[in-house]
This record gives sequence, structure tokens and C-alpha cells, in this order.
Amino acid sequence: MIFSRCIVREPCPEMVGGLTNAGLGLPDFTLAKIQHKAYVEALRTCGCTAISLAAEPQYPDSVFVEDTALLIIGELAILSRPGAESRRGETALMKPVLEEFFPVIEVIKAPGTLDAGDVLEAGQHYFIGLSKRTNAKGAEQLIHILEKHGKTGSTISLKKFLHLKTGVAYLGNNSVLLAGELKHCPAFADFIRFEVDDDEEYAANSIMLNGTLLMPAGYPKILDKLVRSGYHIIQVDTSEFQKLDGGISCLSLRF
Ligand code: CIR
Repeated sequence: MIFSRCIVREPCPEMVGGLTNAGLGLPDFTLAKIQHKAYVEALRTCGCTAISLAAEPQYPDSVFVEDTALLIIGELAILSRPGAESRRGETALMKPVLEEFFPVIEVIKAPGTLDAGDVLEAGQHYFIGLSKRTNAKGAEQLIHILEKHGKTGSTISLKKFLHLKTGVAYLGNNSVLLAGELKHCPAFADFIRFEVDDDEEYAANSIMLNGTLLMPAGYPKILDKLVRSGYHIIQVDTSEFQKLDGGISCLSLRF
């Protein structure tokens, strides 16, 4: 799959009041802006033109654009219905942007909730995490939409991770990066598995983009394993977004 564009949103100073369970302290906004810029530069290096949206101070978590929609390249966009009340309005901001690029827009409706951070694309199949943010009704609606478009979906119940993609990345070629509770998840039993040690768990949230793996900086053990396996890797520091439970995938929508 070729990705030619990405959507990102500038962080707003209000991000310091964003949702978090990380216990890592408050993000430094100045550093977050610098890190965000470097992140967008890395996406460009991977071949994506960046569509950069203005900061939205009324939504402290709006920099994590990934949660607002699932994009199926060349086909359709599915607007999510975020599980956190404080984030629900973010999808209305994303809708007109997606309408420019996608002829079909589907929508997750109440009482369903779904954060797209809970959706992992693996070829024609989509794994959907049932989490504190994504409920069974939301997952059911998504599976129905996917099936209408010739794809399949299945659910994975999460116990600890905020989102499914907090703990798994699809690397292409039937390979996955797995952490924590997902290491022994039967859904990934038939994949080639790269397991991330618990002290490097954050590195599982990485993205494969046009043949380059974009990873958070500072996780030498899994980095070494992947380099030895022949992966081409770019590391970016996302420490200030980690403080808000967000990582590499959460900061962009790629298509
Ligand atoms: C939240 O709790 O919604 C944000 N602070 C972090 C969202 C991270 N997004 C993601 O994992 N896809």
C-alpha cells in the first residue's frame, strides 16, 4: 500500500490539560511543538505530503488526529465516535477535510463509540480493540461498514491498553510488533511476531510507511531486533505526547 498524504493537527497549548493515565507529568508545550515538527518532517521523508490543520484549543487532545477516523485508501473514510466526551467534537472538525479526499464517508453512530486508535489494519482484515473508548456497538457498526466494502473485521478485548494500537503495529508481510497483554493474544498467533519487552512497551506504537518503520526514539532492544531483521527505521522523539498516552500512530492519519 502506498501512502501519499497525511493529516496532522498542530498541538495547542491547552494540550497540557489533555486526558492521561500515563503518570509521567505534564507535557512541555514548547518541546511538544518541536517534536511535532520533527514528526511531520519524518512523515514527509517517508513520502507523504502533509496536510497540516490549525490547532484547536477547545479540544486539548485534538493533536491525536488518528482517533477521529479510519481511512481506507481509494475507497472511503469512516468517521469515528470518540469514547471520551471531551473528544467527541473532534470528528466534526475532521469531516470537511476528509470530504475533500474521500467520495464516501460513513459514520459511527450512538450508542456506538469507537476511537480509530483501536483499529489495526492488516491487509483486508481489521482488528478492533474493545476498550474503555470503543464499545461493542461501535465495533459492530464498523464491521458492518467494512463488510459492505469487501473487508472483514474482528474484535479483541483489551484489559490494560488505552487503545489496540498502543500495543500492536502491523509491519506488512504478515508481521506484527506486539507488547504487553497482546503478546499472547490468539488473534496474532499466525503472524510473524516481534515482541517488545515490557520496559520498551511504548515502542509497539509504531507505523510502517512506504517501507520505512517510524518508531519512537529511545528503545534500543526492539530497535536492534528490527534492524537485524532488515527493517529501515526512522526514530522520532515523542516524549511529550507519551505523557498524554499518545504515540507515533496517534499523531497522524495516513492515506
Ligand atoms: C486520549 O486519551 O484520548 C489522548 N490523551 C491520547 C490519545 C492517543 N491516541 C491513540 O492512541 N490513538
